[in-house]
Amino acid sequence: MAKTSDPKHIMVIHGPNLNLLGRREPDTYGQTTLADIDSQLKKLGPQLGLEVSSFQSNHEGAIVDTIQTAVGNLAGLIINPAAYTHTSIAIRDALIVLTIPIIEVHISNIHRREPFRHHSYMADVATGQIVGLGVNGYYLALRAMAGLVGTS
Ligand code: CA2
Repeated sequence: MAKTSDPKHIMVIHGPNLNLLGRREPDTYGQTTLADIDSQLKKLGPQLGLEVSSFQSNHEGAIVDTIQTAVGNLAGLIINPAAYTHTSIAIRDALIVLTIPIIEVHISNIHRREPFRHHSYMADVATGQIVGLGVNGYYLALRAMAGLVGTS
């Protein structure tokens, strides 16, 4: 088992406004900051045989560009597309090209919120979805990813 010597690379992409996590709307999104989440994921990765990189952008095209870098470079992708979940055919089209596992994460339960949040353009393109479990959803996604890419 080559957990630390040959880690597989996982990218975590956070969509628009998630840079505000922990600083606004704590009732909906909790008190943990994005920096806290990213540093926890970076720490957890090696325990699962994974190397984790994170990227946040408020810009749709920048997210598309980052997804395109996955081809040939990544073992798996975890993405919270935030509001683009419900609007972005461009991000969906970028994801469709990938042949690696994709896990869609939402901190809140989008199905318990306004009707416009119930539809995800990513849901049927992703390998799986984790919603409504707070920021813990990211850590669960990384653990699930280790199973999907065969490091645990
Ligand atoms: O529950 C999620 O993770 C969402 O992807 C979060 C998005 C929302 O548009 C989706 O419907 C569900 C919003 C992210 C905005 O994050 C903020 C965090 C703190 C303060 C303000 C916004």
